[in-house]
Amino acid sequence: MEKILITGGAGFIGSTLANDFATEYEVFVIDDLSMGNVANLQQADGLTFIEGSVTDQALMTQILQTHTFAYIFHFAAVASVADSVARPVVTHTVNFESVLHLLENIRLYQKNLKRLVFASSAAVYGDEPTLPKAEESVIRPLTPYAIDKFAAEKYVIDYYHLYGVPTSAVRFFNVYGPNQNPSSPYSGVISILMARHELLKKGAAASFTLFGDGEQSRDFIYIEDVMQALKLVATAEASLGETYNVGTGECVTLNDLIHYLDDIFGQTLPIVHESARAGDIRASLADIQKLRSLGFQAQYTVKNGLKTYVSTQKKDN
Ligand code: UD2
Repeated sequence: MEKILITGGAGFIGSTLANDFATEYEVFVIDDLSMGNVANLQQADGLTFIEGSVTDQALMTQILQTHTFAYIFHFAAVASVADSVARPVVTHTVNFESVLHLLENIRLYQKNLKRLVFASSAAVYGDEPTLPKAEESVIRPLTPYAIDKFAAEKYVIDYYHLYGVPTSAVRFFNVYGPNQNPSSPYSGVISILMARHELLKKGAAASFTLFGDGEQSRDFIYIEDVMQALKLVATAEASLGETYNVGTGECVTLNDLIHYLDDIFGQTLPIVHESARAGDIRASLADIQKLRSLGFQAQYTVKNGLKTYVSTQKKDN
């Protein structure tokens, strides 16, 4: 069986991919559990969990010297934009330095690699107002998170051109779905809204803090659509040395999102208003022509995705 390495593989996106791949491949997951959770991973024979950080160079070198991987997905990151504003030095070591070291290890020890897929972010586009964002749109990173993601992405693509390391990068827009950790104030907004609704349903006093006027908009993509995109990008010949937006091409405002969830749950979540977060992007929307050229077709609108997400949670409870 071929081997796959997923860094950040106990996290939301990584664990979903690991579970998907565990029947077909021998999957190795490394995660420091800062946001991830081992419980996200199925107990499968083909799955090996390593607790550790991608910033631990000795550990990373040892893993990459020991195994021959067919695919590597580098998802380990401090995913919060706001956290990077609060802790720029710490987040830089995770979001940027780990990538450069990984690339070097791959160049030296992974001669049979078919593809490295790097998780970049829509945050690289920043606040330049033209929408939708195509891959060639103006890049204006506003936060340490966005600067690190863009710099790392450039290295990833350059390693293909300079050294022939087979790489691709994906710029995730706002991904949501089961197993996204809602417990940090920096967690994805849908995971927070879902958790608050669950509390309210159980009769607890729950509310949601809305930063700004709620008219900020995002291109929210359901996790299953992200899985489709990742598999296409990882395996296509055309995606070598290329970067892809991963979104749906449709956006909603936070206010709309709040209403959709109120409707689905049949209750009104109380809102507490606070001023907008520093570095927050006003509007974000993906042009996904390039991803479509690989055969991608989103299966979920936000409304369908939210409904599916809510029904999955019901099954788990
Ligand atoms: C998401 C990703 C980030 C990056 C970016 C790309 C997460 C956690 N972050 O950042 O990694 O890829 O997209 O553009 O997925 N909000 C509230 N109340 C809350 C939480 C959030 O009002 O309790 C607002 C927040 O101020 C923002 C919007 O909701 O305007 C979305 O916030 P987010 O943290 O889910 O995602 P974003 O777009 O900042």
